[in-house]
Formats: sequence, C-alpha cells, structure tokens
Amino acid sequence: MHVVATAGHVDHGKSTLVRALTGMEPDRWAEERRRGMTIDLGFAWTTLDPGGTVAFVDVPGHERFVPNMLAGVGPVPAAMVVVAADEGWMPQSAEHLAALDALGVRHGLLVVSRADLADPGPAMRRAAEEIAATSLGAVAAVAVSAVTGAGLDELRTALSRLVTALPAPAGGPVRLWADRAFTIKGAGTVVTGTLGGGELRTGDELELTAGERVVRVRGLQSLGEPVIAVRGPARVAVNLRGVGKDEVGRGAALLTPGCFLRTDLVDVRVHGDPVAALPGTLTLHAGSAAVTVRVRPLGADTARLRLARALPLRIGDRALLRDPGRHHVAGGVTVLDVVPPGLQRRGAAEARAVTLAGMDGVPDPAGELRRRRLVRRGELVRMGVPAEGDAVAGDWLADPEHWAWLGTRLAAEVAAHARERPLEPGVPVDALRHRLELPDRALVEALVRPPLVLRAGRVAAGAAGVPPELVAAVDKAFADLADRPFAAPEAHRLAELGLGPRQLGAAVRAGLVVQVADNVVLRAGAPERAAQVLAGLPQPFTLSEARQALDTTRRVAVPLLGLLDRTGATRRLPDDRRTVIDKDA
Ligand SMILES: Nc1nc2c(ncn2[C@@H]2O[C@H](COP(=O)(O)OP(=O)(O)O)[C@@H](O)[C@H]2O)c(=O)[nH]1
Ligand SMILES: [Mg+2]
Repeated sequence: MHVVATAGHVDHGKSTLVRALTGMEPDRWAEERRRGMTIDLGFAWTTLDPGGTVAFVDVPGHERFVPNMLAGVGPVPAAMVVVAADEGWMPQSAEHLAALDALGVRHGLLVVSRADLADPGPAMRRAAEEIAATSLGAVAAVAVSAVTGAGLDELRTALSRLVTALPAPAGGPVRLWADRAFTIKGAGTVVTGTLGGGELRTGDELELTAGERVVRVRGLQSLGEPVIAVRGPARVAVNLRGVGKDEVGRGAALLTPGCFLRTDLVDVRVHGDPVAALPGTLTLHAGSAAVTVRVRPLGADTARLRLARALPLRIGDRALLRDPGRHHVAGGVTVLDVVPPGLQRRGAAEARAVTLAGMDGVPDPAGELRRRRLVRRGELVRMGVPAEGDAVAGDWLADPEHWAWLGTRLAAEVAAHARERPLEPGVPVDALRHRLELPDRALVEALVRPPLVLRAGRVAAGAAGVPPELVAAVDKAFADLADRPFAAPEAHRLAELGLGPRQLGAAVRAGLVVQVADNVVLRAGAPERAAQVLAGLPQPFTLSEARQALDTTRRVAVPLLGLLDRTGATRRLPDDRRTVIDKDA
C-alpha cells in the first residue's frame, strides 16, 4: 500500500479530488459535510494500475486547522499539492508547502484543480516554481476539473508514476503515531494512524508512548478489512485490549517494545529560519504530536529543545517547528541527540555547538561511543543507533580508547593501594568503582586483566600466568582468616585444597603468599606488616608477647620471627628477647 497526503489552501478542491479518485467520502463529520469544509483528517483509498492500493490522508486547508493538517502529513512520505486554477497561490498553499519542505517530504505531485473555472496556466506556473524550491523539487503537474472530469485520467497516471517511484518501505521497529482514537461498542478502543514502516500483527505487544505501559493488539484492520498483519507504509486501525480512548488520542504512539525512549530534551539541526531569530517558545510537530518547546540556540543552525511533554523521538527523526501565533513554519528539524549532555559547566554550550556542527542525524555508533564513553546497548538502540560490537561487560559498550584508559587507571589505583597498604589483599571492587566513577561493578571486574587478579571481591596485583585455580585455592585457604592477617592455614587445610609443596612454590613466585616454614604460608606482605605491629610493642619483647600482638600461634610466630631476624627487621638479643630495628634511626 502507498499513502499520499493532500495539501493546499481551503476550498481548492482537495476533498473533491479525493472523492473523484476513490468514490469515497473523506469528510467524516456531519459538521464537515454541512459546512462543506474539511476540519479534521479524512481517509479514503483506491487501486491504481500500476501502483496498487493508494490510501489518501485528506487534510484541512483552513488556517485554523493547520495543526490537524500537520498531524496527518507527519508520517506520510508523499503529497499531492492542490491549487485552484481560479484562485491561484494562497497563504495555506504556502504554509502547507513550507510544512512539507520542513518535514523533508521528497515525493509529490502538483494538481491544478477547478480548471473549468479559469485558465490553469498561471496557477500552475507559479505553484511549480514554488514547489521546485523545496524538498519536493521538480514535480509532475496536472490540470483537472472534478466537474467535467477533464484531466482525471492524467491524474491517475501521474499518481501511478508517483507511487511506483517511491522508495522501498523502511523495515525496523513500529512507531504508529495515533491520529484518531474512538470506542466501538463491544470491541473497545480503536486507534488509527499511518504506519510508516515495520510490521504490526494481531497479538503483538506494544509500548504505549514508550511508557512502562505495554498493550496488546487485539485486532487489526486496514482499509476497512480485518487483517492478521500489516506492513508499512499503510493506514491501519488497531483494536487494543484494556486501553481507554483518552490514553491513545492524537499524538500518542504505539511502539515496538525496547526500541524507543521518551525524551523531553533534544538537540536538533534547524533547517529554515536562522536559529538566533527563532522565538523562545514554539510548537514542535513530530509524527501526529504537537508539543510546546523552549528553544535554546546553540550554534548557527543548531538548538536545544525542551519539550513540555516527552515524546518517543530517535536520532535522525524529522519534525517541524511552528509559530502558531504567526501562522509561520519556522523550520524543519533533524534530531541529532535524544539524550544530550548537561550544559552546566562554563563553556559547555560553545563546546556542544562545535560537536553538533559535526553531526548530521545519521546514527553513528562509533561516534556515540566516543561521546558517551560507556553506554548500555539497549539505551543506544532506543536512541535509534544500531549497536553492534562486543559488550565489555553485561550489555555495556565502551569506546575502545576510553576503555584502555580505564584499564590503565585501574592498574594505577591498585598499585598505589598496594604501596600504601601492603597487607591488604587488594582494593575492594566497590572502592574502585567509585574511584573510576563507573556505573556498574561488572565494569570494574571486566577491567581486571593479568597481572591483576580478582579475588574475594577485591582487585589485587597478581602475577602474569598464574592459573586461576591456584589463585582460587589460595583465596579459599585464607578465607576463614580474613581478620587474622598473621594466622596461617592449617597443614591439613592446605592439603585438602591441593596446595602441596609445588603449588605453594608457584604461589610464592606469583607473589600471592610468603613461605615462612614448610607448610606455613602467610599472605604476601604479612612479614612487613608484622614488623610494623611489633614496633608498637615495648622493646625488647618476648616471643610470647609477639605471638599475642600478632594474634597468631607458635607454629607461625617462631619461624616468622626467624624470618624477620634474617631480613634485618628484628634483632635477637642474648636473652632471646627481640627488638625491632628502626631503619630510619
Ligand atoms: N467548478 C468546480 N468546482 C469545484 C471543483 N473541485 C471542487 N470544486 C468546488 O470547490 C469547493 C471546495 O471544494 P473542496 O473539495 O471542499 O475543497 P477543499 O477545501 O480543498 O477540500 C466545493 O464547493 C467544490 O464543489 C472543480 O473542479 N470545478
Ligand atoms: Mg477538504
């Protein structure tokens, strides 16, 4: 199916043309028919050969109803611009065209209507010139009279050409902007909209405007017929279970879960009026939604928009800024960032303007990683950025350069800690998470690479090439002795854990433990710390006093003091007492 919107000034014959092409009445409301004027969006369809089914979104031309017009054209890729031969180019001809241009609509057709009332030539020349200067470019033009039927066959042919030349529909997630919601007795709430791309199926679960709320598709209709599935672009009516009509009115969106976030702060490029000339408050029209925004200029053509209500916007979205008071389309916007950084720091706004100058709204995974350094894959996807590549931990993606720098910082923190507190078995993971300002423990753990080792919730300097089983066995041996740094695991415990002479030798070489006697090992650094503890005793001290101060057994204390004597940390006196040798003395 193809979807084409009408555009043009009130009373120029848009609805009449849609009626002539489809045999259907696009004006749905009694009031519209009574007044002979379109107020809200109308829908009708026909089949072209070639081209297949074409659905029309017929828009109101009156200046009061421009917001309705914008809700209709927002998601539509092609437009039929209608100008009356007898009236020529009028204010809403210009405003509607400006809207199509702002939204970047690239496919269209010019129809000069009411050709039985005046020579269509002048209106056609003027309109063609105006259109050529927009995103639509040079378009085919047809003169028609709905009264005499002249030109209607040519119009069908031109429409066939237009729709067969439309680009293939985008796949990807569903974002159905609601243009209507109503209640059907017995069926519940029905939402209609133009599905731009993606596929909807009955039974699908969808997020309602990227809220936490998930709704289920109870039934689908397209062009008045029930269907199991529908692929965009298409007009669809979605019957929802357990949803009130007020929750899904115009401007709401039904979304593929996990693919959109709601944002009320976006950085955009403005195509149109110079940013410096924009008023501080405008209306942003995106999809079928219209919200008030505060405009903060950043660069010459970039700005930050603060939305009065959050919308499910993604990087690359096109939207439009309008000044409702002046009936003026201020410009189109391309969304550059939907989770922009704060601008509190001095000079941040200037720096941001420079960054935005280099962005074009085409999702750039590497660039996003470089700017964000660390980001969850799911969040990038919701921003509209395809996030391939390996996660560094969990679903965290990292900029490679930043990740390498973090690895270096981690090693430096661990080394500094080991120098300051040689007896502690490494730095707790949480402390490192804090120091490195990381959002997740898993990131710290993922940064631990040899010679660093992760054991018992701490990161320590290990030795390269130490088998992890050995590290684990040593950790287990000391697990019960965490508060007694000078206690050695019992010999039978070492044997149980498979720590024989060969394994202990390897653990000593790896710097995990020091051996003070056969089958007596302490954590690396324990002798140095013992000397510090002993220095705090009245000098000289006895073996028994040392044993008590170190909260250990004779089995450890005797060889440990022997080791301290040999390394020159203590001196044994003739009466068997010892003194600590003050190195600074
Ligand atoms: N003579 C003549 N009148 C037309 C033609 N097309 C539309 N009209 C009349 O112009 C008026 C406005 O038409 P309508 O389709 O409602 O315009 P819209 O506001 O653009 O949708 C109606 O009275 C139509 O009958 C035409 O080709 N010839
Ligand atoms: Mg109309």
